[in-house]
Amino acid sequence: MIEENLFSVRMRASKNGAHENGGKHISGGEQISTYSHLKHTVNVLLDKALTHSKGNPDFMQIQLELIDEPITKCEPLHIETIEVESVEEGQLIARNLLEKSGVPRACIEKAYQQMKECSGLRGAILFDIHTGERIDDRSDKGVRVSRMDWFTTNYEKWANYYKMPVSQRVKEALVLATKVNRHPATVAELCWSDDPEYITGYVASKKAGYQRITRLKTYGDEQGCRIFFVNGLSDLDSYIHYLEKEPLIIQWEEGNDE
Ligand code: WAQ
Ligand code: MG
Ligand code: MG
Ligand code: MG
Repeated sequence: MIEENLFSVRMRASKNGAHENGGKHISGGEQISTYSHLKHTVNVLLDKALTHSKGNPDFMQIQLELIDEPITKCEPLHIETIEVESVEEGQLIARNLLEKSGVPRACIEKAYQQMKECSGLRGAILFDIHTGERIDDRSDKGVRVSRMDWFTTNYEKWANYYKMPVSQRVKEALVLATKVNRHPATVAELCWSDDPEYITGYVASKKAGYQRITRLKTYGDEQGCRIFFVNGLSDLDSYIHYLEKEPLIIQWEEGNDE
């Protein structure tokens, strides 16, 4: 069998200069593409950045690299949606889900206290569940998970089956959460968007799956959150290597969920 070459394509866009020069993060994106599909893939990322609700970027970088390692395939996390009436109710449910997933209450409190200073990053922050301290060394940048995707046809089959709207955003978030949470050191993830018009967020873990919560912030708020709670991490570098470099494609087989 002839396997086609696959490429990792990444985009980052900012305003008032590049990220490393203090610019404001506008948009980022990562996809896996065949060679023949590259033009389309780059266009999707370009469009994402040029039409973003956080503003028009004045810096953008799109980079492609051949993936020369074997690519892991796996099923998406199980998905559920919790409808809430208010941000307060949503946040309470999020905290409870984190606790049920194995994050100690004290760590959750500490994470919430430090959250404000961590907003505005283009990546995620890592918290140790024992100390409640941030453990990644990517201060103003965070850790950006990359080299992951879910090909459209298979994703749409899944979305139809679960009666989910076909949405690039939901797809990207579920792909990321699946990659992050399948690592043994990840206990749970907490996320909501920094996009002012998108207020649904989620808690994900091996135990809880991908639990969408319909309100985790108020409309118009540009403060996002992406925290990975980790346990027993003896080698931070290899964990970050997994997140950034090890390629993963989500592939859903009907009736094979969970
Ligand atoms: N790796 C690490 N962190 C990331 C990545 C990534 N690939 N992409 C985004 N982040 C971080 C970064 O700090 C962003 O500011 C923050 O997360 C939010 O990213 O089921 O849209 O792409 O309805 O704005 C979740 C709910 C939506 C979707 C999350 O996040 C659903 C979302 P955004
Ligand atoms: Mg995104
Ligand atoms: Mg794609
Ligand atoms: Mg965003």
